[in-house]
Amino acid sequence: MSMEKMTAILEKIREYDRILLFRHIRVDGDCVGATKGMKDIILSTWPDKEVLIIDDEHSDFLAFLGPDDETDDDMPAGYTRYENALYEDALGIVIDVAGPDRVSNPKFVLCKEVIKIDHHIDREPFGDISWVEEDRSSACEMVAAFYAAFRDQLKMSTHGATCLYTGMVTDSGRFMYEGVKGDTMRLAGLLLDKGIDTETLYAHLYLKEAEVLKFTSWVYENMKVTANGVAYIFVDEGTRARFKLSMEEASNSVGYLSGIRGVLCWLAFIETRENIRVRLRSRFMTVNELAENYNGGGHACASGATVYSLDEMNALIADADKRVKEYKENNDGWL
Ligand SMILES: [Mn+2]
Repeated sequence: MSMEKMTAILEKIREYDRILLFRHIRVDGDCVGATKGMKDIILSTWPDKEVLIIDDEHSDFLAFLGPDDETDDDMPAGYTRYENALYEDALGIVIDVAGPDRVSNPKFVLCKEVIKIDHHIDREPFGDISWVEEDRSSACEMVAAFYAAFRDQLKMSTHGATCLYTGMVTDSGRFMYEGVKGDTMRLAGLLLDKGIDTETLYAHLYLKEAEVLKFTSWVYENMKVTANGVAYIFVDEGTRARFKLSMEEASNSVGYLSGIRGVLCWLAFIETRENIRVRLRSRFMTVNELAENYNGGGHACASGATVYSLDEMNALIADADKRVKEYKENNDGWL
């Protein structure tokens, strides 16, 4: 099944002179790595093809993988970047996006043909060819599998391998999440054989500013753990100002609470001018129903919510504590 899809995709890439690559809004390591990796494979194999990634969204965090095709100088001769004609005779490949409304550059619909390559739940199938494998740990893994299937015909540079490896590492939590299979590791091995400088790559991905580590230490000093095993931290506006934290950086504090034995649910409350944003996480048990009761929702073990007072915050904590108690009473094997 997937071999048929991959063969059809290879034929389409062969057929078109211009190929445009698309990804999702709020870019991450996987969608950036997968589009850049695919671009590298196509251009390494067919240097005369035009391959462009046109996206206004960038991440400073991923800038080390190189720029996208942003300026008119990057465009083929005779075209400006937003001209419809640029798209109309092109093949569009959308990678790591579940539904069409999440594609960052909506002009992908203008492409003559569209291919979807994705690993999310296929709620909204789209594209002339749709290759979706929901059990893949990342879209980068799929692009690596595509390369591996045709490695006698395709080329890839060390940079291309680095882009794909970046997405595999970030989307799988450094190969820790459930989706990681034997095939993930075999494909990662194939990429490493291309000569990736992992010391530099991991430095880009994981070094932190000293100021951020001081905030981490503040979180551990100030967190509270309830009787039944809920850890939580309240980051007030004063603390955010003191550590010069963006909303995102303050919200990351929920991750610092993840590794506490016996704590099955952990929460970060971030005070803003209007309300208190909540990040909820859990292992073994789920938290999405809890989030839904407090103006939120999300994934089974990772959700978001909003409360509007300290009373409501305390109610949420008490609710979480009760749920952990119930879970522990009714289940074995948790840690
Ligand atoms: Mn992904």
